[in-house]
Amino acid sequence: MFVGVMVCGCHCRTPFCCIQPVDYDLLLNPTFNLTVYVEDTDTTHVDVAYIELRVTDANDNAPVFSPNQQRISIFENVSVSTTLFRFSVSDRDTGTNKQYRSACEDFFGTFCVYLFTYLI
Ligand SMILES: [Ca+2]
Ligand SMILES: [Ca+2]
Repeated sequence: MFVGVMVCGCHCRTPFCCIQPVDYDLLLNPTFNLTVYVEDTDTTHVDVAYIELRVTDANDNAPVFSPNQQRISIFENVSVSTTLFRFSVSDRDTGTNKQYRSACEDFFGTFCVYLFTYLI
C-alpha cells in the first residue's frame, strides 16, 4: 500500500519513522514487510527497497498478582509448612521480560513465600 510521498534532493538520508504506537504484546505477528519506492521526475526512473521490520519485546509491563489482596484467618495452632494461601503472578511481556522474583516481608520471619509455587 502506498502511503505517502516525500520530495527531497540528491543524496538525502530520508528518516524512517514510527507514526503509530506499537505494542509487541498485542501483535499476533511482530513482523512488518515494508516496500519503499523512489522515483525522480522521469517516472521510468524508479527503484524499490524491501524492508523487513521486526518488533521486539520491551519490558513495559509489570507483573500482576491475582488476587492482589486477600484477607485470611488461621488458627493459632496451624502446623508449620501448612499452605495458607495461593496466588498467581502473570506478566504480559515475553522471555526475560516476563521473569520476576518474589519476596515476602514479615519482620519476625514467621511466614514465607515459596518462590516458584507462590504459596504462603
Ligand atoms: Ca515485565
Ligand atoms: Ca512488552
